[in-house]
Amino acid sequence: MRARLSIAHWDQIPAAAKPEIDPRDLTVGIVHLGLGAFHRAHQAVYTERAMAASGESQWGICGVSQRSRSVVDDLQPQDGLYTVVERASSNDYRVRAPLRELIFARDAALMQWLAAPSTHVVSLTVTEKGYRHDPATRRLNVHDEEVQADAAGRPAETVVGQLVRGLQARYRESGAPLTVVSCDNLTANGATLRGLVGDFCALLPPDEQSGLVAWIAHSISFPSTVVDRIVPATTASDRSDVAHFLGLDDEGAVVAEPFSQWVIEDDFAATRPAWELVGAILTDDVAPFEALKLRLLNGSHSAIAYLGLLAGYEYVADFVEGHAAYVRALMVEALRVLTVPADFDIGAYQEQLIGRFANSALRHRLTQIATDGSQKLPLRLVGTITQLRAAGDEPALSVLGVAAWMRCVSARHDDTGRSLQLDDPLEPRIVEVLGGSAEPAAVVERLLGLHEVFGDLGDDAVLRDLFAAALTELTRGGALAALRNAMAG
Ligand code: CS2
Repeated sequence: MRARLSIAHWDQIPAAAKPEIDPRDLTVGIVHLGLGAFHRAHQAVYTERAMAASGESQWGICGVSQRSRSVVDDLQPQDGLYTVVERASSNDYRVRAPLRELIFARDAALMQWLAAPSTHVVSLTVTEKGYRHDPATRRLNVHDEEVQADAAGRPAETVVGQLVRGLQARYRESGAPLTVVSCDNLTANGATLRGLVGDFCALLPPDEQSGLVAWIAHSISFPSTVVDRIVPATTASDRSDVAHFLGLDDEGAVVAEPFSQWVIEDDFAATRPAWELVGAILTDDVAPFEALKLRLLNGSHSAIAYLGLLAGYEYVADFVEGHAAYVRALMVEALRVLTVPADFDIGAYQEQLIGRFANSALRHRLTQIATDGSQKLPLRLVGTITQLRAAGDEPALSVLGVAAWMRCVSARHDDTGRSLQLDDPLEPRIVEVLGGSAEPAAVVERLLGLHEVFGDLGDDAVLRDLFAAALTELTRGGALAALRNAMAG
């Protein structure tokens, strides 16, 4: 049996793959909610490298797993060490060590870490649905039973509830300022999270709100960020590659593309790691970067995922190999309503995206992107459609991408009849509004009625027709024919 990656086996780690820091030297300065693969391949790597570059050791991370204890159970026997595998034409392996503490969100220790004056940053990667908000209005779902139960005083189980309870403890104990850094793919993620925290506070009894709300307004900052790195879910075969490379088992290994970007609004209430030393961009306004990233990268990703699944593809790269022209044209359509920052080479950015999607070594599954569509589409494709319609334009290619989602959630099988099961927190609502309809115009009408996804778009008769035509085409001829027609027209 192979030994487990851990400090006890530090000497066995090949020199070129050793962490840049020794985890035993670190103290905790960051609490991170959402210990998934994305965090470990993105912010955690920046933080380790920033500590190595600055010589600081006070930015160790307390990693908090949200949905289950299993990531903690995987990483604990490894002293928090894990491997990041960068996959492209060759593979690069690097063990990372910025995780100093590992806890489950329901552990009482979470409140202590959030309140500790030595904690200066709380960051989050909890996915779109983790915010329990309405993506169209960006307000907290105050009718959500879990949110209500948290506000009523049980040990918090929702992310926003945990954050507010932690802030309450901090306010009581030291009042030390804090920066809360959302790293999820939401529009204006910082401002949105500040709003959700406010919505949650408004549910608390008046005596709990008093003082707290004003303190949050003055002492807590919520910078917005744009995060970018493609991180496919780790597979058993990835873990076996890592074991082969290290000669040690690693249950926490993550896989990523070589590319990585982090743009952070420079609005910190207290000190922070020197992330700018290792490539993070600190700026006054992340909005232009954010719109480009969400609409070009994530918008293309979602359209690729639904059209690709219908057509029977499994991986992003396979779809892009045959349909790069559609992806390019979709980006051009989205750009008709985007402002490109001065000096930004948008042509190069688009081609870089196509190249990243085409990285076949990554094996990025379409189903991973297709999950939680109701939470993702508003920011990725519906915003483009809304703005183009307001300009009197007909966004045929974005409509085709969203119509493919409609086809996936209504037919529940691909074009060859193979079953498609996509997780979505709105699933019960989707099933309810569809009411068993299969006829394209009816499916369109009913799904466009989901205000939390489409806002008022359902009132636009021209758009309803565009959607009905696209869904009819997908239903009758399948995704490949619809793509061919879209590109011929
Ligand atoms: C993807 C993103 O799963 C998805 O929905 O679109 O996770 C994407 O890979 C990242 O945002 C890239 O930065």
